[in-house]
Amino acid sequence: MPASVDELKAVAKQIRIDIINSTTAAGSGHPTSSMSAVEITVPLYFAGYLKHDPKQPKWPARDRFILSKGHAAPLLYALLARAGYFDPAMLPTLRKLGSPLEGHPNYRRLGGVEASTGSLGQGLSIGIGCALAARLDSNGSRVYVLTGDGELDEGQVWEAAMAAAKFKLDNLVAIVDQNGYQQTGATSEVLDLKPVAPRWKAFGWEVVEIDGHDLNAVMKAYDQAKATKGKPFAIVARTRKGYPVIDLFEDKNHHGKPFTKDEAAKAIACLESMKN
Ligand SMILES: Cc1ncc(C[n+]2csc(CCOP(=O)(O)OP(=O)(O)O)c2C)c(N)n1
Ligand SMILES: [Mg+2]
Repeated sequence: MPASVDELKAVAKQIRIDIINSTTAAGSGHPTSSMSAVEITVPLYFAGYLKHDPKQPKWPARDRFILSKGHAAPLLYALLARAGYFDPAMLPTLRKLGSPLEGHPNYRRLGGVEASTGSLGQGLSIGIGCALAARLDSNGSRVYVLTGDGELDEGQVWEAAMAAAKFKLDNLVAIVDQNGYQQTGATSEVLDLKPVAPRWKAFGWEVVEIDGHDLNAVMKAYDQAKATKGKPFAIVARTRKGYPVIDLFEDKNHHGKPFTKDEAAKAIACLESMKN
């Protein structure tokens, strides 16, 4: 398990390369939605924040990571493969007929996938169920749910936010990948929920706002979440969709489309040229 931030950065780079390669091989998928959340998720799997065992995906006392923004499946698959759940050689089967690496995560098909997601808005509710079950089992299990910023337009998210506070779920963490875009454009134009942090606070959550590409800030927020008692914890992570390779492209959303082979080669060369 990597111990240093430099090692985590190297993992993050590999995960981004996996995301680009798998979606370009598939000819479909959501590379930019996947890339904004790399630094948010890498510490969970590679710095000890998620208590898990790739050899026992159904270990009852494990922590849960729920990808509520299920279209970022290429990110989840890269994390699981590099963490040891399956052979990374399987990553290019993304979206191929018969592959367990479906376009959106399928709980029944792949160890390490904690919920079948893709229909936006549902992950936090599933996370509440897991967090309540962990409380009943007194097993210390914690639950992390990743949502998109556009996803917050779904009313179910706020029903869940109310319920989580009511149940005082201090083993539940919601992370908002605030990349500023949703399917049809900028979140500020489609439905502007900014400032987001005070909304979570108003619903009874402890909340911090961070730079979602700063690994140290992400880890500090997870530490703060663990230390918070009596209420759920939200992390509003400011990110960039497609970070950092989006700078090569005109379309700053680039939603739901893979890079062409040429674009992918350029994006990977850009990643490889970066120090870390
Ligand atoms: C209930 C539901 N409505 C619509 C969609 C189609 N859809 C897929 S991704 C997306 C945009 C999501 O935006 P955001 O949550 O900001 O995620 P990002 O891709 O920016 O990370 C939409 C509307 C969906 N998957 N589920
Ligand atoms: Mg978004």
